[in-house]
Amino acid sequence: MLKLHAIRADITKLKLDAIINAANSSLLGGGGVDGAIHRAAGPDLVHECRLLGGCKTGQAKLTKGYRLPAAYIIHTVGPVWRGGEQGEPDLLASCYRNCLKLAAAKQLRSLAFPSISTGIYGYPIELAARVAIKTVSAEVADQADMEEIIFCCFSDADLAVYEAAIREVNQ
Ligand code: AR6
Repeated sequence: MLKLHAIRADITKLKLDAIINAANSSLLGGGGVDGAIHRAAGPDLVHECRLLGGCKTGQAKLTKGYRLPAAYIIHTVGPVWRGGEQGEPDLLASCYRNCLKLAAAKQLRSLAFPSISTGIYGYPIELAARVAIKTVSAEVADQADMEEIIFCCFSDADLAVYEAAIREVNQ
């Protein structure tokens, strides 16, 4: 069975079938992991993104990876945290599900997710990590082809939160 694991890394360095980008609805780049992915992929990425017509919160769109080691990028738009009563958990779960649907449609076998919404968008990481792990675990149970799913954390503190969430879900 596929095992979910968390690592601490710069997601732009990972050589996988796809990495996920925590984008904004314009899909034209921004700060955080989005900025890092656009810088590393090079200017052809924004050219392809311009053709996509943006992306709604909770949805996902796929592009090529260009200069990245990853073959594809799946761009998703997480919810901005507004206290938790504005549908944030469902929208965040929908990001993970829609990314996995696109990956399955392209027969991708290895993916890395950043910690969507927990930077500039302010989603508390303990809550977001639980949504991420639970949603992905439930969804990949039906995806026999998936080989590797990494939760790519950018700090040791974030990694500890994800490792705890994985232990909690596996219990
Ligand atoms: N590799 C892996 N994780 C990273 C990297 C990296 N190179 N850089 C940052 N992170 P954020 P959001 C982590 O703010 O909260 C952008 O402007 C970061 O430490 O990138 O979904 C978009 O255009 C945090 O844990 O995304 C949107 O406007 C996580 O990635 C907005 O930010 C997500 O933080 C989206 O905000």
